[in-house]
Amino acid sequence: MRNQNRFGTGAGALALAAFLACPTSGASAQSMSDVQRIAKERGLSTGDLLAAAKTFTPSGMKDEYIIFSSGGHSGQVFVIGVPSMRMLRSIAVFTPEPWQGWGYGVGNEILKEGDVNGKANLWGDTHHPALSETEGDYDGQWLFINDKINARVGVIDLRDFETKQIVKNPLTVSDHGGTFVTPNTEYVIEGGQYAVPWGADYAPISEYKEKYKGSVTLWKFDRKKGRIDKAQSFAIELPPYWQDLTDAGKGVSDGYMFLNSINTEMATGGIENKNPPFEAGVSMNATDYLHIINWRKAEKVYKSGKVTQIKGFPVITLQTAIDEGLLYLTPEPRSPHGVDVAPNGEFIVVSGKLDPHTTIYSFPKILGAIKNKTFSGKDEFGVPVLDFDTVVEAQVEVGLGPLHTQFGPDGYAYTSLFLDSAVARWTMGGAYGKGTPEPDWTLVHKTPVQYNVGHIGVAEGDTVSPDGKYLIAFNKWSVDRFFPPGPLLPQNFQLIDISGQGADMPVIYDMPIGVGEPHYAQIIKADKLNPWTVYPEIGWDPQTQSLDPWAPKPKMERVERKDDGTVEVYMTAIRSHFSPEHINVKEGDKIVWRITNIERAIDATHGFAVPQYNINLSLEPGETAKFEFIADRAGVFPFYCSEFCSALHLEMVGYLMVEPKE
Ligand code: CUK
Ligand code: CUA
Repeated sequence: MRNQNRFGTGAGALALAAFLACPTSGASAQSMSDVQRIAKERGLSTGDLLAAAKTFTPSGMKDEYIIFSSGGHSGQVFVIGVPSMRMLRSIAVFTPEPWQGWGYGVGNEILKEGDVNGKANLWGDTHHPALSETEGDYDGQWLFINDKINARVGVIDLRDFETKQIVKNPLTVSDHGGTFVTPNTEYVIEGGQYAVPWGADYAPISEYKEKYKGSVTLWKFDRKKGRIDKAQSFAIELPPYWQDLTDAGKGVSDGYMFLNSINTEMATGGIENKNPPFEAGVSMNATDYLHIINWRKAEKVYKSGKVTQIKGFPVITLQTAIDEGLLYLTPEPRSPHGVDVAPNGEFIVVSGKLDPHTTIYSFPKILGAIKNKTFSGKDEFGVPVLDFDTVVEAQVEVGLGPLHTQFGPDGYAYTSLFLDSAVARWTMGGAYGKGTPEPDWTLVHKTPVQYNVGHIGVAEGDTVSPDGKYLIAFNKWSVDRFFPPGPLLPQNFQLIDISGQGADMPVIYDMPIGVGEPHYAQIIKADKLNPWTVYPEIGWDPQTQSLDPWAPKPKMERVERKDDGTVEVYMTAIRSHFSPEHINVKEGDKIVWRITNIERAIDATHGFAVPQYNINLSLEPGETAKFEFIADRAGVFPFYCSEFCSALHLEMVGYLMVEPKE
């Protein structure tokens, strides 16, 4: 099992060793025979050495691609380099994160935007990150991420890789078909998942068909403000099937979106009452429904005012969606998982988890069927169902448990196979790009992965112009791949080299993820990103991405007691001191503390931590932060810089002295 992915043995190692040995490196002790000796000692094959050569990234060499991965239960986003598979940072989104100070003095207001009915929900189940797009290609400016457990969407600015906004969906309780963006990031799509009455209000489950609702929400994104504009966002009511994954059309299918569903049976479970459990109840029909939505038409309908306000949010009702001809269904293999639109937008690939085929729909055929009203009937709610045989282009037998599909630049498509624990490569038959040498719609190869792969990600593999080159299998189980750190094992990201053709697609690296179960990730060319390494000016407020006029600057440091008893602290931080260093207040005082890191050097980050008050900030060069608290505990509190910023970092300290009332 351990050697499942290895190929080649000792024979070719010599030639490769010659290639690997670097006579110009200046280290005189290094030679070809050293490489051979170490390979032999460690039991490495030629394939292993080749994989090492493809992935090893010497100090200072930068990665060619960057992964933005969902952080799963951590509620965060992970940033990882490819091909080195080095984790570069996490981005705090839905969960407090002390290193970044997120929720401990910075980002508190943004975390609060994510309150659900006034209650803090301080974790997230992040599934699908979506990079902003321009004309269907990643533009490297923004990142969106959904929280499945509480139907929230986070907005991250890729200038500083920090979360700027969290929106809570007012209509639904959980989301899964998010986040996906339309080709110019006009909207961030958030599909619901488990049907509930609007706003998760109470209704008995016996009234499921009448009271429980499906929906998809289109959040308008305002690029200028860098925020979702709630006032220009709307939702579409859908039948109470459990809408699952979603993708936006592009190219020829621009203006449309596609949503899977997994419970067209409208099963309501109840194993304790001898009803079929959900697992069986939702898998009884031979097919579920692919939802086809004309979102541009929906936008017009919304703008014309044909909406109903529900929970204070404009909703195009199911009846309006039917009447306006903006919603159609078509059968899809039961219990589907992914729906993925091919690069030119002509084909839509769906995988039913219980069907060994991928099913490929033709968008032109869908349009034709809508135009000619080639319906096989209507569903229970009156939504027209397009005839399956009329809209399907092909089916490709890829293997057991197909889930998600991504695309290469050369006409190859890749599908994850959960049950087979493999990644299938198959041909889109010259459907786009320059085409492959293999015949149309054919399985070409399967690479085994370890184990139970969920999503896969190809470099830019869901855009109009996939890069290919690398594919990552986001595996759910790692079993025997790593040292077991107790019974809770890490997930496993496996890097696959897909630069070759045909059966040439070896696994070349394993990366354990031990901080939550990532689902999807997107992989962007690193040179499309242009992050700041220091904030543009001293006194920069990352929350507004502008200069804060109140930001403390050198020579303006002070402590001011206002007439209303509020104490305002204006503090600067520079290696290796805070100024001022003594903060004297009285028990019960309200403290408004502003602090600016006045450094201009890259990586000169200061922390700011106060004991017993649960405060820790991360202040990157130029950053200013403001936090408030009531000094409700008398005593002496040495605050200090919690980043090892300099040799005298331990001396970067001061005293907060809270004098007792009496
Ligand atoms: S899902 Cu987890 S493997 Cu939420 Cu996109 Cu498919
Ligand atoms: Cu500043 Cu340590």
